[in-house]
Amino acid sequence: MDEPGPAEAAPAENAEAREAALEAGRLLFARPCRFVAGVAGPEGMPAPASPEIAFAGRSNVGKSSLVNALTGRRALARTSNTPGRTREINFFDLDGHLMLVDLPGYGYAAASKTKIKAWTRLADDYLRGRPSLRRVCLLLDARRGITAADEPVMAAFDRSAVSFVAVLTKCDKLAEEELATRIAALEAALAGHVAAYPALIATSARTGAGMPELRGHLAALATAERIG
Ligand SMILES: Nc1nc2c(ncn2[C@@H]2O[C@H](COP(=O)(O)OP(=O)(O)OP(=O)(O)O)[C@@H](O)[C@H]2O)c(=O)[nH]1
Ligand SMILES: [Mg+2]
Repeated sequence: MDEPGPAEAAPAENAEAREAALEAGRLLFARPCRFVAGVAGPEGMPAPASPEIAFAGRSNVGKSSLVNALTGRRALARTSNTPGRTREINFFDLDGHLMLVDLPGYGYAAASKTKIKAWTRLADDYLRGRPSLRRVCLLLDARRGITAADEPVMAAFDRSAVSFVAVLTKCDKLAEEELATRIAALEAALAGHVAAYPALIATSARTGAGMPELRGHLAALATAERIG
């Protein structure tokens, strides 16, 4: 057989880098993860220490389920069929290497105006003023894509240069072809957002699809040295 030329060498290197990232993610998320605090206002937030990853998105999109699936714990973060389950900002310490931050959802029409304002304000304050925040995972329901409620949030990220990666949730609800079409459309839409990471990550908390890839993505942002 011929020696592989330079044209073939590059994909092999990419494949190796991808494998290394997946392995780093696997090792990181095999570490113990513990609940640190649930805070309802800016006062109670833990002092910024390890790099933080926030999970933002519409109410019921699957933020808390994703935190559980990533860490392999069924009930670390509380989930519910009823939108508006998470009313505080919940901090989860991944063994001093990464802090996972589960935010209350936005766009929940059935709650009182005052409550919606309070939750949105809480999430906004966090997203704007947290020096340890490294990346936001912006969750989008695979069946709905980017909705009207997501637009202002994405625009705010663009303005404040908070870098975000779009994470599709509940991909188990779509057929393979529908999913591929949705992903292509969303990646085109994301190209218009300066703060968006170009590729999105398609996941299902139910089947575990996409978890290794998301773990790998997040592992690149973690500290090698344990903090705390
Ligand atoms: N089929 C399917 N259902 C999911 C998936 N992820 C979450 N769900 C369901 O979606 C509902 C909402 O999930 P949560 O994780 O509580 O959503 P959330 O975004 O944290 O909601 P709030 O805290 O209200 O903002 C629950 O009934 C979950 O079981 C998934 O990947 N597939
Ligand atoms: Mg929640």
